[in-house]
Amino acid sequence: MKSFTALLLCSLPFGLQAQLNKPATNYVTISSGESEKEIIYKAAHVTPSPRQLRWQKLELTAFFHFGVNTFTDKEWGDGKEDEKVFNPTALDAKQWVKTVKEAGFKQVIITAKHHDGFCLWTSKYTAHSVKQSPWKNGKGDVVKEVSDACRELNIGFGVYLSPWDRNSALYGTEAYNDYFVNQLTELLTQYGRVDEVWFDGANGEGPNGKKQVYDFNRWYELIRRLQPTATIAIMGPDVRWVGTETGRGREMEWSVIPADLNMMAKIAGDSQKDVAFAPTGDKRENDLGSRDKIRNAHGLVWYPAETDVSIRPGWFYHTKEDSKVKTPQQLFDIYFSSVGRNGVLLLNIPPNREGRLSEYDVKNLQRFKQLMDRTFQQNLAKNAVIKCANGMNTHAMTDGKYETYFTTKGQDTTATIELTFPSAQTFNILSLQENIAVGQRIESFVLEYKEANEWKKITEGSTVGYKRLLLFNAVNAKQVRLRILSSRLNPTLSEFGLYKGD
Ligand code: FUL
Ligand code: CA
Repeated sequence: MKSFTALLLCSLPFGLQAQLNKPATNYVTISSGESEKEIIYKAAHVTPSPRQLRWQKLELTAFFHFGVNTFTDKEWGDGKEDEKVFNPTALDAKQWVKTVKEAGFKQVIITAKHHDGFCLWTSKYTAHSVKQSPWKNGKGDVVKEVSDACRELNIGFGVYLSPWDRNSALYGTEAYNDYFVNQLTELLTQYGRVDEVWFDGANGEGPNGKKQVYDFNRWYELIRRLQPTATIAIMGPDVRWVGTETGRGREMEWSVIPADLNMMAKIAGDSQKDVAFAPTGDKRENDLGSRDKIRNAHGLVWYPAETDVSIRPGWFYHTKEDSKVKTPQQLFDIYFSSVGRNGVLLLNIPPNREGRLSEYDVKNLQRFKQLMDRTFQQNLAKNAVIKCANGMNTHAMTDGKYETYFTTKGQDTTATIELTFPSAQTFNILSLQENIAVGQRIESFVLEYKEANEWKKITEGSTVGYKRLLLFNAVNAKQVRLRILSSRLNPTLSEFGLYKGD
C-alpha cells in the first residue's frame, strides 16, 4: 500500500502540490525522531485549505438522490433499466433548491449518475441517459435545471458521480477511466461553478463481471484544473466520510489526522460495497486524531468529516417511506450530532416521481428550521460580563462574527472564562466554536456553574473544532465558567454561546 505521503509527492496534481507548499498548510510531514512536543506543535498548525474552510462554514448541505431508482422503487439499480422508466411528470428543481435554502442549507449535490449508470444529463458518451427518456422528449437535463436554480438562488452546487457503473460495457477496462474522465469533464465544464464533487466508495462488478481500478489521481487533477475551488469528497483528498450513515459523528472529532488515513485504499476499504443495502453500517472508530493516534504518524493532514444521512430510510424516494420521514426533532438531533460534533451535515432529501420534494419532507424541513431559529435566536452569554485573567479579546466570543476570536496570552494552553449575569439565567445548550483558520487546538473542556459558593459541573467535552454543541438538563445560574483544561497551543474561541432550547 502506498502511503499518503508517497501519494502526495509522486502523484498529486501540480495545483495541489503548490497549494500544499504554502506556509499555512493543510499538510505536514513528520520525521522519525521528532518529540511528541514537536508533533503536537505541528498538529496545532495544520489548517484547512481555503476550499475546506469555505465548505466547513456551510454547516448544512443537501443531497438529492434522483434517477431511474426513483421510478423502479429500488436503492441500487442494476444498470439494465429501460431509459423510458425515467419520466418525472412535473419536475421542478427550483422547488428543491428553494425548499432547502429556506431551511438553512447552503449547498446541494445532485446524483448526476448513480451506480446504475443512468445519466441525468445528456452525456455525449452514453445512450443510457435522459436523452432516451420520454421526459421533455429526451431534451431535458436535470443537472442543468439544478445548477440554474442554485445560481439563481445563490447557493452552492455540487455533483455526485458514481465511479461504479453497472451499465457501461467499458467498466472493468482501462477505457472506462477515459469514459469517466469524459463524463466528469462534461459536468465540470457545462454548468458553471461546481463547489463539491462527491465520489462514492462503492466499487462492485460491472456488466462484464470485472471490477474497475479507479484512476483517482487523474480525476483529482482534472477537478483541480477545471474547478479549483471545488472540494472533493469522500473518495478524495478534501473531505472525509465520517464513517456512518446514521447522522451521528464522533464526540471527539479531530480534523487533523494522520496522513495515512487519507489513503484511498483505506477509504475504499471502509466504504459500502455490498449490493445488500445496509445504510446503518457503522465504520466509525471513536478516535482518529488524539495524541495517541498522531504520536507515531508520518504526516498530518487537515481532513474534516462529512456526515451524510437521508431524511428517509432510503436514499431514493419510495412512496412506502412517506410515513418515515425524519421528524423536525430528529433532524434537530442530527444537527447536534453532526454539525455539533465538528462535521458538515449532508442531508439527503430525495425528489419523488413527479420530480418534486414531497410535502412530508418539505413540512418537516420547514419545522426543523423554525426549531433552529427559535433555539438559537438569543445567545444568553451576550448579557454576561465575561472575564478571563490570561485572555485576550474576550468580547470577540459573543459578537456573532466567526472571524473575530478570543485567545490566551503568552504560551497559555489553558483558560478559565468566567461569565457573570445581571440575574440568574436558564439555559440547556452550550455552543463553542474554535477559529479553525488558525488550527484545531482544544483537547478538553468543562462547563460549570456556581451554586451556594461551589462550582458544579454542567457538561464537558474533548474536541471543539468548527462547532461543538452540547445539550444538558436546564441549569439556572448567575455565574458560569468554561474551563479549557488542555489545548495543543493557545486555545481560540470564535464564538461562545449559551441557549435555552425547548
Ligand atoms: C452509498 C451508495 O451506495 C448509496 O446508494 C448512496 O448513494 C450513498 C450516499 O452512498 O455508498
Ligand atoms: Ca467572534
